Amino acid sequence: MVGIHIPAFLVFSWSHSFGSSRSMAVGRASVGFHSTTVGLRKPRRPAGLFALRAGMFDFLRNFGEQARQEQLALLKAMKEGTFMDYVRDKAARDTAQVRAFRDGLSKTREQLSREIEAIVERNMGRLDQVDQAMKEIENVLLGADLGVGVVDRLIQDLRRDVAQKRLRSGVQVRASLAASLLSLLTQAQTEAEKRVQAERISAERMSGSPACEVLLLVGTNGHGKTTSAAKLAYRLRTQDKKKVLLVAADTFRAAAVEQLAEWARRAGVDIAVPLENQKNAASVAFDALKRATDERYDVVIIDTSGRLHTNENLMDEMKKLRRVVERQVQGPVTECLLVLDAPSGRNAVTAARQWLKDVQVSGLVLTKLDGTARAGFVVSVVQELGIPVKFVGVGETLNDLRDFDPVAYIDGLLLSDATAMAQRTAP
Ligand SMILES: Nc1nc2c(ncn2[C@@H]2O[C@H](COP(=O)(O)OP(=O)(O)O)[C@@H](O)[C@H]2O)c(=O)[nH]1
Ligand SMILES: [Mg+2]
Repeated sequence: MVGIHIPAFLVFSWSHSFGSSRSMAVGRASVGFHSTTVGLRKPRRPAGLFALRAGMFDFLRNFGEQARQEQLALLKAMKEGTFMDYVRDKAARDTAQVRAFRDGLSKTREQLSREIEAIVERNMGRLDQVDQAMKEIENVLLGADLGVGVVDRLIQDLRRDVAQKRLRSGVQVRASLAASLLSLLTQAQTEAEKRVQAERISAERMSGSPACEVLLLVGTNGHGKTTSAAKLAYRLRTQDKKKVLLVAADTFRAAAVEQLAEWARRAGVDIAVPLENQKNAASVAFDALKRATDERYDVVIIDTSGRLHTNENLMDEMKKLRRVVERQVQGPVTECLLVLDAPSGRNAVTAARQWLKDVQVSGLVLTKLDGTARAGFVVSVVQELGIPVKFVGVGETLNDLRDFDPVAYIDGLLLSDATAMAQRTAP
């Protein structure tokens, strides 16, 4: 019974949302490290190194084009009223990606859908109860850490949909929320991408293109920098066939080097460690970069020590490390990724704001989305910080770092039981 109603509603609701936002990049986030900057690069290095660089980060660079294609396919599906076919097709194409988000976000989704279904059951059937229902849904969304601004907007859209489309079921309500949220997210993500890319282009104009791709991971202790560094290294080695050097620039914690060494072993990549008594992170990075250029590594991933943005000395050390790296590679770092963990939710946003004052960040890695029922903060984090989410951590193994995919994220957060059901009932 419900299976028949959901697809019809979804087609209407999602197309309504997308009809007015043609410029949004839907589908995979356009992470592409170099999608707009490649053309600007002037070969200054030996041809061999550039030949290696030509295929660099294909799995990321292609996303700009992939996102465009995905958007066209989605808009076509909207026009033709075949949205559920599109979702089914995307799920079939991206099985691993969609499943990772569905599994990783199950805690948040289960809580959200259980509570929304109960509220709708109690209130929605009677028009005089709508205000009460909206208040309760608002609280549920705030509980999943979506943030006040985002929730206000969602409730406004939901009120409109309830009145215009006479929503009656919990799934219909979730689909309305999903459509509004996807619209907000893709808009924020696209704007953030553009801003960061413009910054990169101007940095390369000033200093030239770097001799080596460098990824710098920064953030507070325990949020998942080391694990994410290893997951990235593993992906670059296995999927993109890159020669990767992990750098243990966390010189504060004694166990940090061993922890990264163990990850490097599992990921099957090389590691550069501090010399005995080498406590200066910048000099560790200096030595590692020298080795990387001498031995022609494609990518260097620098794991730094956790620090609070309030510690001035440590922030100065971070700035120095970056200066040393950029001087050494004669160009900007490819990415400076700020790692935030989802369980910190809105607190992470406050801390991140301080980080951004001191360090130029090009992307966010949001970890532990699997371990929390508060994974809703992703949208407000992008909106408020103006930094795109590039990767999300959805588990503790090497395979659990995913490219951020707005459609899969929203599906995993609010809907996937409904879309999975529609997939099953499709011919
Ligand atoms: N469930 C889950 N755990 C994670 C994720 N990322 C990191 N962790 C765990 O978080 C803890 C701290 O991670 P670590 O990389 O050492 O953080 P660092 O101090 O920022 O380097 C470790 O126990 C990791 O296994 C994730 O995406 N999901
Ligand atoms: Mg660490």
